[in-house]
Amino acid sequence: MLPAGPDDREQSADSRCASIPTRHGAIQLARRTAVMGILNVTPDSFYDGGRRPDADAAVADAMAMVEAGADIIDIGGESTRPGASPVPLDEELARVLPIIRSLRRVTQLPISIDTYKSGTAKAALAEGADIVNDISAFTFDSGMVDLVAAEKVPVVLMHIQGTPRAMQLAPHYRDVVAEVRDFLACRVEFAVERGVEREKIIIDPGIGFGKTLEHNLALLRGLPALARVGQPLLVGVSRKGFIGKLLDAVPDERLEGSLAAAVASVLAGVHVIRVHDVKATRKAIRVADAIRFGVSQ
Ligand code: PMM
Repeated sequence: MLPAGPDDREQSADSRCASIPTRHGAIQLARRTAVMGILNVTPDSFYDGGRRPDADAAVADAMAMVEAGADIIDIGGESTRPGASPVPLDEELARVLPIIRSLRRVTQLPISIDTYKSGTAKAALAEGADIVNDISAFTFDSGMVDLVAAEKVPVVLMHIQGTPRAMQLAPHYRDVVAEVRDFLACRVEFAVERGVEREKIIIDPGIGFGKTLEHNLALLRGLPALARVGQPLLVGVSRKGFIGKLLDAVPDERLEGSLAAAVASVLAGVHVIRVHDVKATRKAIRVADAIRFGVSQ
């Protein structure tokens, strides 16, 4: 028995937070934090945009993440950085489908598709993706909830205030933690009513999506309250603007800050962390997980 600690995961946990079933095996969450590696194939993502000239380069980067201990590879074909405009469906498909097809041939690791468009999600799932990562929590495309319910796949429901193009102009909340928690809890109930399996719903406060520096910090401090919604909890802090503001650093200089935020998130109760730097984060999280859960004998 581990000594009792200030651990909201233990208190809020039920079987829903012990693993996430996917078509390529279950992602284990009991006594360990899962790592989602970010693979953007966009010209303009804020950190890794334009870094992968072709499908071979993208697949090589993904396989390096697999080697480094990723549990999921998250593929995105449209940047959702502040000010970004939507990309047409056919352009998004042309970016992501060849990568998913090639990656599926060389790894059995769960693949998620980072899109809010049901057309992209549908085609990605047909190519072998396992999880839908919807930054709009089913609010941008009314076809998405029915697709996820019909395909019986896990989904990430993320909070965003506004749209990527305008979200950072004037974010406003009375109580950011309570509002984000209530929004996510409502979206979970909406999804379940429409036929999505509760055990396959992951929630995410959407760090940087319509939030000021203070809002982001309050949400990270408030992660235990979000974990009490009772669903697996994911956060993406990797190299984001709030770290740049705190350290006065460009995205290339934000690794240490990202690791600090990742460790703080683990100790506050997240189940999955979404990162650009899988190798470094995996090491940091191994230590954080040992502090949190002890070392299995
Ligand atoms: N952040 C970005 C993109 N997709 N998806 C989820 N679920 N959570 C996030 O925090 C998130 C996301 C930001 O862009 P990036 O892909 O360039 O990091």
